[in-house]
Amino acid sequence: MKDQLLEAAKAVLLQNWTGHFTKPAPNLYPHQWNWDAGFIAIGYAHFDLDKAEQELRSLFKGQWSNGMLPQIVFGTETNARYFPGPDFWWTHLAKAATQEPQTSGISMPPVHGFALWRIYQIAKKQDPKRARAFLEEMFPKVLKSHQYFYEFRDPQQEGLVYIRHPWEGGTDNSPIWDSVLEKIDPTQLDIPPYERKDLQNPEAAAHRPSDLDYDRYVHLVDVFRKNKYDEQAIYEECPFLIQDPLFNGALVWSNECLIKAGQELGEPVNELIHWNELTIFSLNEKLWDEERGIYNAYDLKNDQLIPVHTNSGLMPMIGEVPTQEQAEQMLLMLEGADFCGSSENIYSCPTYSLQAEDVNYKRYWRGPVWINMNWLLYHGLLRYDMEDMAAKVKRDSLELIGQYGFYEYFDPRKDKSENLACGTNQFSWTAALCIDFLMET
Ligand code: 9WN
Repeated sequence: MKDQLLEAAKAVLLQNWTGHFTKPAPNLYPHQWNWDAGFIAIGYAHFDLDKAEQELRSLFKGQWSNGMLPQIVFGTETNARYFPGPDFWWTHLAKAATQEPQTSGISMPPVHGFALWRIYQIAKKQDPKRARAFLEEMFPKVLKSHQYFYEFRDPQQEGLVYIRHPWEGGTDNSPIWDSVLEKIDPTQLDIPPYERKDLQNPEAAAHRPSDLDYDRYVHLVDVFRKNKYDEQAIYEECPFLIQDPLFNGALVWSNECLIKAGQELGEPVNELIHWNELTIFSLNEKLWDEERGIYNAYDLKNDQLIPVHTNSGLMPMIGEVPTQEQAEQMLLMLEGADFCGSSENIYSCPTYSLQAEDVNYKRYWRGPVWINMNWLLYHGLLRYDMEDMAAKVKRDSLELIGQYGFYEYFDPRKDKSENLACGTNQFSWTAALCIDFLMET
């Protein structure tokens, strides 16, 4: 059974491999995505080091001269069906953008520091010299992407990085963004004309974000275009500036892994240590919700906390940001009615609190289980020796995949009469992280 699943997962990655990078899914996502590439490279490291390395090299070819690692590095497929394509972003107006390959004009959660370190650990067992050479090659690039965040996305120098678009958060239509996006009224705005392509995908159409969401996404891109990607001007004008606990939690784990990598390579790491201490401090000082036992996001534009509970609020565990005591409170939250972590009827871990009135079990980031979030949560729980819950998260992930296939996301309600698979099939990070779960010793 394990061997069959493993082989099937490898086949998904190889099928989505384009010769230079791996598509997140065969039809819906024809280009290279930022955090997908990090997860995918971890999966490859277990059976094809060459592809693991190529995956990250290809992604970093799109890195801007200011360090920003773009959300999408566009492939060369001429009739790729995806909106927004390369021409919509007007990145030729951005001083720092690479033009070859073309990219989008936003970034994504910084997973590459911990992906690189994990790949190094896996590769060392196969070929130590090669593993070190790749670590050496990638270390400065990943470091530069962190420098970008601390230089351009942390205006109050508090160590908390903001995102300026929901796609940057990776959790596109998360309910965390609602209160901020609701202030953008598309009927009062001149939204550039556009045509969605994602709804042409029959598998995924029903669960995708709404048209209203897309109008707002496009408006934000328009703000970037009009400001020629000048970060200071965008900061002043952009209505969407959010400090997200998943994003900043990933940053901490990646900082920490870069510190280890730097020490291994004999590179200076003082700046990384300083950034990391500040981010950990501010996550606890500003975003920790003592009453609920979870981290909130912060709306920087309107200067207020966003007390909406998704599993992003649990993610600072991956960087060991909470103390043991805080983590125990988080475990209670995870096991309780919000996420039903200890229930046999719910697959861990729904993305949105099951207590919320508007939870939607099948709609994208508003309820379903996503395997990358489970993989992160699993690693977070292990840092606190919460082995039982970690084992459940892993077991549930593998059961969902084994039963329904390598889908993009899953309805969390255990109900044998319903098909719990959602979104698109043959989804690369589901396969890659399944490999990592299975190969872990
Ligand atoms: C926009 C590729 C990406 C993931 C995101 C996921 C989805 C894109 C979309 O697909 O977002 O970036 O078109 O909806 O939300 O996390 O990286 O798999």
